[in-house]
Amino acid sequence: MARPPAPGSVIVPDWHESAEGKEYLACILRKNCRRVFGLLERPVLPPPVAIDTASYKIFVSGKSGVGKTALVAKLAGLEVPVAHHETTGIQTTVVFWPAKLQASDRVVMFRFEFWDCGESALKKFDHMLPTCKEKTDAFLFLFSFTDRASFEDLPGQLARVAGEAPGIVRMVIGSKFDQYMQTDVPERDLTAFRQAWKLPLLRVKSVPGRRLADGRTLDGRAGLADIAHVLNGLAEQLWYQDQVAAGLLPNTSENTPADPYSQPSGDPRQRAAPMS
Ligand SMILES: Nc1nc2c(ncn2[C@@H]2O[C@H](COP(=O)(O)OP(=O)(O)O)[C@@H](O)[C@H]2O)c(=O)[nH]1
Ligand SMILES: [Mg+2]
Repeated sequence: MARPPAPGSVIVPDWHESAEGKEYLACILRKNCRRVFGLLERPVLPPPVAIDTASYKIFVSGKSGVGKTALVAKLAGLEVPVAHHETTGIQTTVVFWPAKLQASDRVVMFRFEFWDCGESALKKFDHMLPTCKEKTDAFLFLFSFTDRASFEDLPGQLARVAGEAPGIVRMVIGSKFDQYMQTDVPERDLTAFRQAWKLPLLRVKSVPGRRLADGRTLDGRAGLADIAHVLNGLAEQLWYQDQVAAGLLPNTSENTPADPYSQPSGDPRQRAAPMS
């Protein structure tokens, strides 16, 4: 079983705030707004700074209303839905994120394709779950800090969705962290969950971000700062998993923290592809 890396040991955590990082981020922004990328689109960097792209499919799983669609919108720099509308069918969203590797000082363009499927569609159509799981590289399991049942459902979800999927990154995300004062999930329960499952666990606030001077348009850079920890966390787990699978790293991380997360390994795959 490969153990996931200590946070910050694979990806330089605050690199996006450095002068160099900001330059790279410019390619996913346009006039301070986040650029929206279609399935076949990608950011273009001038040849001297051309970098490799690593692409991953990520299935976002969780009970209806926990905030899956809001999280994906926040990660993509889009308006978060204020009211809850059950997502109809599967919605895929592409997010690019440049990040710097600690080991080589190399910048890699991560391409995340998020698959978000409404719960009723999953229940109604038998082919939905297998389609979402097919060739997925990571599962994001969401629970909401304001919905105890969604937290208690995690072990069931982990078994149902990722039970027969060894070698795939699993991350848990607690949403609605901005409503922590009204939380139904106290810190001691999170600690117990972490110890039992040994999975990475992040907290998010998928709330509307800062606006530009016009008062309407979302400020792309401010939005990126809000969600950088999630994108870096994903990049870190996925990159590490690939390195282990390709036999480039031992199965047990030497820099794993005292409370290591556990990750099974899978087929070796090298995904970095040259980017023009
Ligand atoms: N305050 C707050 N509201 C959120 C957050 N995430 C989602 N919501 C709200 O919760 C409701 C359900 O979110 P949605 O993303 O549609 O849930 P889904 O069914 O899991 O896709 C919507 O009204 C969202 O605006 C969050 O982090 N904070
Ligand atoms: Mg939804």
